[in-house]
Amino acid sequence: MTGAALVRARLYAAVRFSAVAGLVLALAEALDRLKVLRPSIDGAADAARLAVLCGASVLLVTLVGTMLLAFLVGIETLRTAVRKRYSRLAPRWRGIATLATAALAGAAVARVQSLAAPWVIEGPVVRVIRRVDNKIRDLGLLGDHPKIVFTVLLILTVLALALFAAWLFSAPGRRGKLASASASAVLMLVVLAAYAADSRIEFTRYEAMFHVPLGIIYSAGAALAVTVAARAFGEVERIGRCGVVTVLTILAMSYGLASISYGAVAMDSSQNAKALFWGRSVLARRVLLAAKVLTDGDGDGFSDAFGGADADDTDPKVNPLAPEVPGNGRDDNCIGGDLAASSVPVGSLFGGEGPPTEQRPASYRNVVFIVVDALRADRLSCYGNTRITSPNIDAFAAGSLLFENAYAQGTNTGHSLTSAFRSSYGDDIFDDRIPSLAEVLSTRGYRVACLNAVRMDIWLNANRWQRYRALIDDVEALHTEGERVWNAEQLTDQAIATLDQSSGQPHFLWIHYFDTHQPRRVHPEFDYGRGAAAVFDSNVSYVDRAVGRLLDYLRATGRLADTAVIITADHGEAFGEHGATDHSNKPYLNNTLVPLIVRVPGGPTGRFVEPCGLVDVAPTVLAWTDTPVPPAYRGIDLAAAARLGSMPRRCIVSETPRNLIESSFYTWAMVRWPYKIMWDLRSNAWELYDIETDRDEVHNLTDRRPELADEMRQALGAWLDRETARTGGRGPTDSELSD
Ligand SMILES: [Ca+2]
Ligand SMILES: [Ca+2]
Ligand SMILES: [Ca+2]
Ligand SMILES: [Zn+2]
Repeated sequence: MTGAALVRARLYAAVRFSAVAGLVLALAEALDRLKVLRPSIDGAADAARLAVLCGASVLLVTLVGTMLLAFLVGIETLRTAVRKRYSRLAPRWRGIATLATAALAGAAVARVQSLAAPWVIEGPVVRVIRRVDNKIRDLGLLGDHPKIVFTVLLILTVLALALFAAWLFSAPGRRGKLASASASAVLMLVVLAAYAADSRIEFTRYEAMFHVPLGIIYSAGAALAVTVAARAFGEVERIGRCGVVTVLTILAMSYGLASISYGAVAMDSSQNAKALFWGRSVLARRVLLAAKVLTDGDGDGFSDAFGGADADDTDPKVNPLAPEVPGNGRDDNCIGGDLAASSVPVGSLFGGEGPPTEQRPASYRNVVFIVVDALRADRLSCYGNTRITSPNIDAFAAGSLLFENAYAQGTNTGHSLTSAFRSSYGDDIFDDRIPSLAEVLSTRGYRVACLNAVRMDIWLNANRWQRYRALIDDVEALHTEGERVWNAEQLTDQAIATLDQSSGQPHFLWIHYFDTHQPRRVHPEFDYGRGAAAVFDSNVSYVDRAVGRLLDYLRATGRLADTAVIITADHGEAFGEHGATDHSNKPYLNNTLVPLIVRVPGGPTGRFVEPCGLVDVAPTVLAWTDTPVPPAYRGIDLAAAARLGSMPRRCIVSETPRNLIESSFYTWAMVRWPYKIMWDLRSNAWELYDIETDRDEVHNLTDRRPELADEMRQALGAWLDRETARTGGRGPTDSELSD
């Protein structure tokens, strides 16, 4: 074979090997996901749906693999052509030809480099490398001349690829076949390791800077691995035409097309499979996401194909992030239908008497507000941890109010505490017309101070936290110099010293522990093992001992007689459930369920199962301090409710914080005991759980209990309709908040 026929044969092989690689990767993903998600997969039909959807990976791998292999074919064709011309030249012309080629190549590199400069050399790649550089001190990866470093790297890469292409497209001898077999095995292992990283590390965030590039790299790697494997059997262009490869290619294409067709028309046939696919599949999800972007007819970021939420894909004002406009006959926010004009709340949230302005020496009714960052409720023994992690908090809780189902309104510190301090949901938490708890208490003559384990100048100080930092505007910061982070013992020493000096002025002291937040270490005196939960528990016990000392101090000094004590957390923490670690994740219970223990001197005690939220903290504190509650506050006085013996049955809502880094979701959750519904408006997938019996949220009931699901959907829709109609969706979007 020569010339054009050879190039055609190679390109033909490239497409087929890439498709085979896609088949291998898609099957691997399907098997892996079916295994990982087994507890949540409801029957064989859902398993089959998920397996079909995973086939979307084939299309990406075929595309990316073909592009890489075609590039290699191009280089090899160029190399042989140049070589042929060279061999025909008289020896004295060869030197001149070499110089001319080098000059041409140099010009080409310079051109590529100048084109690439804005978006590669001065763009994200250099930023990422510099960030790594800063983390690993003085690595000097780029030196002072990033352009030169890049030029050298580019030339070396092209030379290496040319050598590799020459090897790949040469006729292999016996040793060449052996080398190909082992090289392809190594390549495949690297591909699988990259898939493992993609599917298991930071799964719910860093889409653009981590997952998408990684997915493209190992898609190309898989196509390469298959091509190198083919060389173990003979010349790649010959193997590319053999019957087995033809059959595999047809299978691969059918799998990919079945996935796309199913996704396009039948995505909503099972909400369980849909939620698992969008939430947990790896490459396949990103392929269908691209398909969604391509089918977004009005450019509002949402499609109606592939089960998307856009209720009218010809009108960009209709999308799930739009505010509901009452009585205009259309479902602007794509949930809950049109809001009837008559159901718009009458009057303003901000009317009424507003925050109290009188300064009066309040009675000595103090508050100690203890927040343990990231302390998910079920790691405390009084919240069901079978390991006795928290004897001190348990004992204190026995003489207090303990709320078994208290939810943070957002899954990170900023969102959760801003919501707690303004007793608000959604966009309202950013509304400075709503006075914060700190502002109200300061006006009242209180000393409102924060002893944060993290030094206040660095706490929540990155760009993306700025809107949330308003929460500490009216708070006196007490940790402003010295160590960056105090451990629980140091923080407790400081708390006791602060309380010792505070007399003559009523105080609200917010004490913020940080040991349960990452990075965590094992405390030898509480060594429960090395698993994520065990290490977490070690820190729970470490904080518990310190909190116990603080409580002993309050008791011994008689301060408990005039001090209300609240022990809570800003959010929980995930240990790999739902594919996530850390927090700032979807509002699953592991991230939203927080301890809430309230002791008001002379007040009621007992355990309550009815749902409540951190929105209730501020009204409870204000009631204790005998301060009028601003009319915009959404929570209730928990002590008063407990005194009545029964808590009101309410819907409690939690949501995705607005400043996550490249998160793959935007989810609302509503608890109406004992059920919880979750709507991710990016994927338009629904999850319904009975959280009384299913604490791990693995059995999605949306398909099994359609009537209940409808009812809950209506409830969440009505809530979102009223909220967005009232606020006009004026809250900052995530892009405004991200840095
Ligand atoms: Ca649209
Ligand atoms: Ca609506
Ligand atoms: Ca409407
Ligand atoms: Zn936090």
